[in-house]
Amino acid sequence: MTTSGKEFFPEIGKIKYEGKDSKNPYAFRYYDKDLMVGEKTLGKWLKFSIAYWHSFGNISSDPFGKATKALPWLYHNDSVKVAYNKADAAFELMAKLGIDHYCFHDFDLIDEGDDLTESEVRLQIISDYLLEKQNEMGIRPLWGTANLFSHPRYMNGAATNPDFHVLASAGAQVKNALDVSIKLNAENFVFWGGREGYMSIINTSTKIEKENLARFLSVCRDYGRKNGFKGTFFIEPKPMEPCKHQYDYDVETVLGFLYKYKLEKDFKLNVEVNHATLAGHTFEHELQMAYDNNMLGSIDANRGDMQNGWDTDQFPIDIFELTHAMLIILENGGIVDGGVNFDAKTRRDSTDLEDLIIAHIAGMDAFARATIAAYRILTESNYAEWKRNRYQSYSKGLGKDFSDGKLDLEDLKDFALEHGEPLQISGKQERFEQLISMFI
Ligand code: XUL
Ligand code: CO
Repeated sequence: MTTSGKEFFPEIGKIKYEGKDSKNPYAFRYYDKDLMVGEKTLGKWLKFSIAYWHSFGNISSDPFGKATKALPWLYHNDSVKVAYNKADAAFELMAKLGIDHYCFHDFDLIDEGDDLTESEVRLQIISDYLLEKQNEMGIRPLWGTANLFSHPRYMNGAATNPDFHVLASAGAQVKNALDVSIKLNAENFVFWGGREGYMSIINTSTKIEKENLARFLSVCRDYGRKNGFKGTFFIEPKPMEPCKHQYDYDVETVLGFLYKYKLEKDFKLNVEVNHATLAGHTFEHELQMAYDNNMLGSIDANRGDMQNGWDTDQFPIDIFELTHAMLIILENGGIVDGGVNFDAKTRRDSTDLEDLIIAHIAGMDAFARATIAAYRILTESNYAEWKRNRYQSYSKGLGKDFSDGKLDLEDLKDFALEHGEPLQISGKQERFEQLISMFI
């Protein structure tokens, strides 16, 4: 069912898997959805999702220039008509790519109204339409979220705003976004705190703001649970941009916050590659910190530009980087609650619709190739054993006693005295790194 009755991507059909020797840019070379990789298919390891805002709303204006992208579904002066067209374009592309999840902000689906009531009506209308399309095509949201950063009212933050009136408005917006997410059967719900932070500490009470943020998240959680939302809430860390400093700086900062305010049972982390880079970490680091605490919820797939410090949100294409990340994901049993959301955009000068399609095909293929390589590293090489062996001294003798909490500081001294200077043991970084290139 479409309202326009037309296709937005008429030149392309369903993208098929053709194998690695194919030179067809409109085919997968590695992403064979049904290929078994260990106990799961590739499709299950990589629950791909399309980002509604980047792929169907981003017209590539920047601080230096006007929009460059003329997206055909956006051309109408009626907001509802635009929203229907956008949904038609999104579902057509998802079906052609074989992606059955999408992620959205409330006002990606339809423009915000002039007041709360009008926004609510608009969300009702578009979610009725989306639900019909979902049922017809077997597609559902991986997560929904509320855009608490674009409207000028949020210039000083949403849940961390010094003014309670703004916090309450943000609450109203999250309530509606949660209602829509529940109605659309969204698997999870995200909070990304783009303006939850400060521009200067000179005029900011970080203590009040963080306590309010925790209370805000608790009431959102309570409302969701009371109204039948069974999924997981995710916090998406990012250190800066648009704020100078954002409270959800990185995975470990968010974990400290969640444990402090006892939110860890309902909330996990949505880890984004480019946000890790901005925090001065690798993506692997952020994944590992989340997994170490059993708190990895989902990932936003993209990559930054290593020559600058912006959130460029480029499509993921670096196989080495991805293989390392997939190694961690596979070692830890996969992504349980969420999936792989392409929070990525084509360049400002990539103005053909084809660019959007190719970007997704190449990104999906890169992830598939990395998953297969990571699985082979884990099953055909000594990687896991090498890593385990570095810690073998803690599995026997006094090392084990220490791990079991049986030794005190004096015991450590006695051991050190008895055994003299420790031998040098190489960390073997080069050998570990070489493995990745052997298998990709
Ligand atoms: C911004 C970002 C957001 C979140 C959802 O950097 O990543 O799009 O993923 O609000
Ligand atoms: Co993101």
